[in-house]
Amino acid sequence: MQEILQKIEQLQRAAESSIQSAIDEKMTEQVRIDFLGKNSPLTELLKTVGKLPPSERPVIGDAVNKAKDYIQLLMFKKKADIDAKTMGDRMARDRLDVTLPGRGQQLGSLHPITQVRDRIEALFSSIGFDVSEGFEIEDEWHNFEALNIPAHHPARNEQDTFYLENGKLLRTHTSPVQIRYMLEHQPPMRMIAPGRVYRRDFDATHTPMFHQTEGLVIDRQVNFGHLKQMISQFLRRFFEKNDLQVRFRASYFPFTEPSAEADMQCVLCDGKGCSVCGNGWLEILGCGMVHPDVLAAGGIDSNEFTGYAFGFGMDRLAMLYFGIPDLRLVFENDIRFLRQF
Ligand code: 2NL
Repeated sequence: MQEILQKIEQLQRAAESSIQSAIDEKMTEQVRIDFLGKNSPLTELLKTVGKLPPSERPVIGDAVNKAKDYIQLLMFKKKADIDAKTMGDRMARDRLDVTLPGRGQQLGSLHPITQVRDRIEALFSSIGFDVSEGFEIEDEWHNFEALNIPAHHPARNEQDTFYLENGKLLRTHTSPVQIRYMLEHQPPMRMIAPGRVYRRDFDATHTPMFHQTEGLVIDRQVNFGHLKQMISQFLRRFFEKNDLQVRFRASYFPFTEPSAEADMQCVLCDGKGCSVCGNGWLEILGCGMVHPDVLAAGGIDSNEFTGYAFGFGMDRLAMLYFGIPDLRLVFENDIRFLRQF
């Protein structure tokens, strides 16, 4: 009997050290199988209790059960330890440091074209010009006929114009806005028409949609000198250069007579000559005195009133103002490009 009791104590100590060295759930489960399972020595011992002399049965049975309870208790404690450690590890790993500074907000900004358009509108508004938007979908009369561009004129070619169903088209310039404005207002008038225009053209320097601003001034005795002064002062104020040189060359447009193109001193090289301007001058704008037939289409008596008009591309103006080297950058909406403005 003494031998059996010693064996029980031995098993209990072995279990004790196994539990002590267990470091995770898997190892404690193995200890349970080894020391408390169906085939464990203690369970086997219990099965043989019946064969012992009756006087020894309660003593041995009692000792086995006590050993089992003790091992069970150690395992329970061990499991609690392991659970606490697992949770502690997880909390250390996933810790949220609420004292860290925030990631900050990325502020957006207006597109360079929008900024240029806002500047143009502010400049002309400050000297009494109205701003009119009109429609991007137009008809042939407002886009061509009223502007003295007859049928079969090369400008009406399908190659240049996006034609839509039932005779509609995408405006190829903002002039139709001015025709509508003339029909809806009485002179004297001064207005600009900024907006998107469309042409079937796509290469390194042309995009099928681009931005234009046209201007129109109609009053009694308006002359070409007024036009030259208005254009020169506008360019000087837009580019913030009071001595900016501007020159006018005779040109041709169907809707103005006489017509001219304005060149300005290159703002990138101060007129010295560079890869953008070549000889120091930049072609920037077309203009002229409104053709009497166009005034008539706008319902204005050309015996009483004269006027001048001008038109320029805002994309090119934005490129020069911000020093953007390639027109395609303006339209790609690459966030790395746009963040610079
Ligand atoms: C250019 C030339 C121009 C106009 C646009 C205009 C409008 C009316 C009557 C007369 Cl309603 N003219 N607009 C006049 C001259 C030139 O634009 O090269 N634009 C990019």
